[in-house]
Order: sequence, then structure tokens, then C-alpha cells
Amino acid sequence: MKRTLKTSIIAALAAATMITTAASAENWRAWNIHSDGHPNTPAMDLFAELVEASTNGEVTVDVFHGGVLGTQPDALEQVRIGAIELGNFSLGPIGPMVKEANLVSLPFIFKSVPHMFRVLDGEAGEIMSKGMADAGLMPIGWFDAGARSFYSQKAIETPDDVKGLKIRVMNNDLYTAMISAMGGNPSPMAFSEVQQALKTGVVDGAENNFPSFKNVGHYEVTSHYSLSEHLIIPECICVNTKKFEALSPELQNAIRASAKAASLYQRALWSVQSGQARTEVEAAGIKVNEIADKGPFQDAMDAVYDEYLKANPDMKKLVELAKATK
Ligand code: GTR
Repeated sequence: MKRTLKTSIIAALAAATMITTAASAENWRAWNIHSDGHPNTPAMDLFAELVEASTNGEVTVDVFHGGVLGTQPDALEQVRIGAIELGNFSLGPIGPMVKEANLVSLPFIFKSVPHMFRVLDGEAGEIMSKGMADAGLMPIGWFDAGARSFYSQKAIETPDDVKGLKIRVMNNDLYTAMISAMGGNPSPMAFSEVQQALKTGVVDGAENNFPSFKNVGHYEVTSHYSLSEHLIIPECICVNTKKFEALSPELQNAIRASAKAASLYQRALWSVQSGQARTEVEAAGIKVNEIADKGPFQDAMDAVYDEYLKANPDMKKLVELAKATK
């Protein structure tokens, strides 16, 4: 089934966008933090295959999985300066570099993943994409990364349960403010260090979606996953803007179409594999608790919004656009 879907995507895209004229070949390097077993890895591989097929080999992409080209904030800087051409990035660590991208890092800003995609497809998404492209990170595809929830050695049912806990977050002041607003101690840290930090008690907990919780072994060193779903953060395929714009319109179209097809494939994989990841961690002994009333968590975020919008009044429009999107 998986193979059939992938094969037909490649055939359809190659037929629709095949470039026939030969020019000088471009070989691009792509950063991916994930390894085998995570939906983004085959999606990035498919992107590379589609780019090669649809540009008739004029552009080829080598994907480096497992974060071997550096931490996410470093890789983002590398793409901005063109040392690496592209990557699959979370918008979380993009927020400190591109103000507009921080919309998605406001806790509970989206009602659901479909709502997030509707916002990205609307005016707010256009404004964000422009801000990112201006900063050197042009988004050409959007991936699903589900919702992020807390995990630790105890169940978290209310914001009070976060009090006093040291919680790992990604690099972004909004996340440190979010944890502080609940009385916890935020600890920004690279993804690759989190498992060891949880194991040795350097942090008491962290927050992520099920596939990442499972795939890098965080579930092996924690016992409870609490469905706070406080952040719904999209991911992008983001390309160095100058390199992308230096290509002919035909090549740009072929690469955009490849990113779109790879994104749809990623979303299809995600919808299946995120559920599987939950089943697997539960089978391994993780206790998953629902949080029936997320109201107290949302109320605790009022102070985060107030402070953020006071410091960034120009972000009010984006927040309003997101909230007004049905
Ligand atoms: C994952 C995401 C990564 C990285 C990681 C983290 O869900 O896919 O890009 O942001 O979370 O927590 O650092």
C-alpha cells in the first residue's frame, strides 16, 4: 500500500513536471533531525526522489537524517546562509529568527491540526511565509507534527502539577514563558540531549508528540504521558531563499510540486504512525492520561499572551487572523 502510493506519486509528478532541457546540475544538502521509524524520514526521501525525477536530474537532493548536520538552531542558520540548502524544520526554533513564525508557538493558538492547516493556507500563512522567505527560509511544504503534550514521572492533570518541575523545551522564549507561567522551571536543550537528561534526572520532564516521544526513546526513561496538547506546531520543508529564487521558473515549479506531494505523503504517514506510536509506548508501559478540562492550562497562558503581545503589538493581527479562521 505504502509502496503503491509512493510509486504513483512519483509517476504522476514526473509526468506533469518533467524538465527536458539540460543545464548545470545542482546538488543540494537537506537536514533532517529524524531517523528511520519517523514519518518525516521517508517523506524527505520521497521529496529527494521527486525532485530528481521532475527536474530530470538538474537538481538532486542528498538528505542527511538523524541530525548529523548539526542541531536544529544551527542547521537553520546554515540554511539561512546557504551552507546547507534546505531542511525539514519545526517552526518552533524558527520563531526566534522570524517574528511572524512565532504565531504557531503561542500555546493553544490552534483548535486542531486541520485548523492549523487552514490558518497556514490563509492570509496568516501568507504573512508567515513571506517573513520566513525574507529571513532566508522559504517554506515550500507543510508537514503535520500533531500536538505536543507533557511527559514525566508523574501524571500531569492541572497546571499545578507542573509546579517545581524542570521541563525541557525547544529554544524559544515563548516556551520558557509557558513553563514559567505554570510555576515550572524551563530548560531549553537540544533534542539530541533530552533522553540522557531525562534518564539522569537533569530534567523531570519534556513535551513532544507521540512519534518523537517514541522514536528517540524518551518513553524508555519516563512513565507518564499527559495529553495537554498545548502546542500544535507545523513543520516545513524550508529552502534557502536565494538558491531557490536563482532557479528557472520551471525548476521552481517542479520543486514546489515535489514538496507539496511529499507533504501530502508525510501527512498520510503521520495520521497512521502517530496512532501506532501511541499504541507502542502504551504497550511498553507508558500510562497515557487524558486531560478532560484543558481550561486551567489555557487560563494560565493568558499572562504569556499578554506579555508577548505587549512586547510585539504587531503580532496582534496574526493572532486575530488565526482566531477568526474557522
Ligand atoms: C520534534 C520535531 C523536531 C524537533 C523536536 C524537539 O517533534 O519534529 O524538529 O523540534 O521535536 O523537540 O526538539
